[in-house]
Amino acid sequence: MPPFSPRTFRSPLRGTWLTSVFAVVLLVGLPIVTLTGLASWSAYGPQFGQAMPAEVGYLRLPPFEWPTEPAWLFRLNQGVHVVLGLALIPVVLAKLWSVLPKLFTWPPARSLAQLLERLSLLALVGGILFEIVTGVLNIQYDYIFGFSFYTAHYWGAWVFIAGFVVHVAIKLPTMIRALRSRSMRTEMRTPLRRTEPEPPDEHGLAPQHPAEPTISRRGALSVVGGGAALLGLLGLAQTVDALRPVGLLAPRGRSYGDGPNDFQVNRTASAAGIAPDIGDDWVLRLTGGAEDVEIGKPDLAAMPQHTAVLPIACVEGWSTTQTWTGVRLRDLAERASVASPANAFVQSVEQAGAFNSATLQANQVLHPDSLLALQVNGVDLSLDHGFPARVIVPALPGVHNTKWVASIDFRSA
Ligand SMILES: Nc1nc2c(c(=O)[nH]1)N[C@H]1C(S)=C(S)[C@@H](COP(=O)(O)O)O[C@H]1N2
Ligand SMILES: [Mo]
Repeated sequence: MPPFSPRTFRSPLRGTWLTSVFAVVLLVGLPIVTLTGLASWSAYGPQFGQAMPAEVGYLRLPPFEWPTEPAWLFRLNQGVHVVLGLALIPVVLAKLWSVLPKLFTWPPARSLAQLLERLSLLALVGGILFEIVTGVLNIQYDYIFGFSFYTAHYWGAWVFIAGFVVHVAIKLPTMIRALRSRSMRTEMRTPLRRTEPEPPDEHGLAPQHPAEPTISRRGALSVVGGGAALLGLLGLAQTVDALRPVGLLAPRGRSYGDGPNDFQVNRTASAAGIAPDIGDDWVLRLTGGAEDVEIGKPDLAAMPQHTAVLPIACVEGWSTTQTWTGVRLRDLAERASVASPANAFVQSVEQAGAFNSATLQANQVLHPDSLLALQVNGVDLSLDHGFPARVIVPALPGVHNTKWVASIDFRSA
């Protein structure tokens, strides 16, 4: 017994043309979201085992040194990933709505080929919905599940990719033919009273018994497009300073400190268990050379200071550019007598947690703008932004810009 009769789905808007309009948007957009997602994984330094998941077997991407230039590279990559990912949600939902009758085709498969196609759809639809849910929950810091978000999001991406590749290979000719079957310009000029159903087709998307339209195709496309634009704008507001006031999605509110330190805080000092008097007996420990070196605050402030305008770009899509002043990491490497380190391991005063240490590549240590910052925008760092000292490196994922630095180990190859 089929669960639904041909009379169940009667919207006169459904049809291969409408589905193909949503499809072509996703065909362009989703690969961009996917590639920026994979680039993000690479940016985290998988060669040091610090990308999540760390062990991905055959799905390991070819290792390369993440560049330090342009400084906004990770900000752009992550902004595109999150903003475009958000904006495409209404398009994905609209496309699923447009093919809903297919979900209930009865019997589910008439041939082996059809069975395989339907399995690929399971990967495609299951994959994209899983990526949307885990992605949105993550940028809202809503860790409701008992597994690592990053691990799940990475594996889910590959399930989606597999389904996507098969689906595009099968459907591309149909999509192109369907897009040619009607003119977008004409549709965008057709009001409700002249809206006609798409003719029935061999794909079974257009209804056999169409109901009267309650919205024009123009109206439906505008609702979906408007939803996409709204979500995109809310996402953009987390990363474009001029739009910040409309960043209603930004989960940590919109004001974070006083004066020059008033910009987004990822985790506050109190949440990280940092004592307010951390500065009193703080020393920086440099290791990796023949002898360990300890530098107190006055000593550090007496070293040559350098100022750089650099973004912090969080994996969650928010970012902000600030003016940082401090000691160059390469000067600290020299001070530790490791002038050309293979990499550097930075450890925070923060005891536990996933964000309390990071390994930096050689190019990241040696870049002239890579700093152990003591100041931001001309004043000492606030406790929440990493006082007495934090790492800031061009194009580095936000999470590796370790706050409340305790020690740096400059490692030779
Ligand atoms: N020790 C420590 N460093 C840290 C974090 C942290 O929780 N603990 N958060 C990281 C993350 S995820 C980001 S995006 C940046 C944010 O820096 P901010 O809070 O100064 O804006 O700091 C990074 N450095
Ligand atoms: Mo972050």
